[in-house]
Amino acid sequence: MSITLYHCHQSRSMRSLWLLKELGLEFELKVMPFGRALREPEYLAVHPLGRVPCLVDGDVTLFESLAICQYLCETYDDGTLGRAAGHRERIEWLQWLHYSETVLIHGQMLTQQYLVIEDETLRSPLLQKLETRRLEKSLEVLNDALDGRDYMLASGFTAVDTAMGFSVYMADRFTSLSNYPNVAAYFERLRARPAFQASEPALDDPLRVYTQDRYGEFGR
Ligand SMILES: N[C@@H](CCC(=O)N[C@@H](CS)C(=O)NCC(=O)O)C(=O)O
Repeated sequence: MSITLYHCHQSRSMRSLWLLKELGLEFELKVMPFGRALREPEYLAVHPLGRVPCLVDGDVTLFESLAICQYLCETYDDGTLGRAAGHRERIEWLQWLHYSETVLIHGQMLTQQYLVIEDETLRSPLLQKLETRRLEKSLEVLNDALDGRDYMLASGFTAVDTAMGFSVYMADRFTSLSNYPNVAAYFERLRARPAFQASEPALDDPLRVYTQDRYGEFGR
C-alpha cells in the first residue's frame, strides 16, 4: 500500500503528518501553498472542496483530519496510539479527539480574521473579540482536563495528542497560553517530540502560513 498526504504547512494536515511520523510509516508528502492553488482542478479531483488534509492510501481517500487519525490508528497502530472500541479509555479518546476541533475552530476563525482577510477594513473587531473569548473558554476546559496529567489520557501520549496538539499550536498564535499553565506545560511536552518538530516548517520556508508568533490583541 502506498500512502500520499496532501499538506499545507501549519494547517490541519499537520495533524496527519505528525501522526504518520509517530507511526513510523512511509509516505509521499505533497506540500501545497495555502490559498488558491488548492482550488486547481487537479487537486479538486482529489478533494472536492479543495482543502487539506487529504490522505490517499491505495484505494482509500479520506479528507477529514480526525477521520484520518482514526483510520491510521485502526489500520496501522498496535494499540499504542489508538484506543479500539471496548478499551477502557476509548470513550475518553473519542471525546478529546473531537474536542480538538472545538478548540481549533476558533483558531481557524481568527486566522481568517487576521491573515486570510488581507484588507483590514473588512475585518470585524466584534468577531475577533468573540472568537478570542470563545477560544479562551475552550482552553479553560482543556486546562482542567490536563490537571495532574501529562497528556490527554492518563496512560500517556496517544494519537489524540497530535489532534489536540495542533489545536493548541494554533491557539498559541491568538492568545497567551501562560494563562493556562497545564496547557502550556502540555504544549512544551508535545513540542519536544521529534515527530512534532519534523512536521513544522522551517522558519524561512516561504510556504509558512504564520510569519508572526502572535496576532491580534496578544500580538501587539
Ligand atoms: N473538517 C476538516 C476541515 C478541513 C479544512 O478546513 N482545512 C483547512 C486548513 S486547516 C483548509 O484546507 N482551508 C483552505 C480553504 O478553506 O480554502 C478537517 O478536519 O480536515
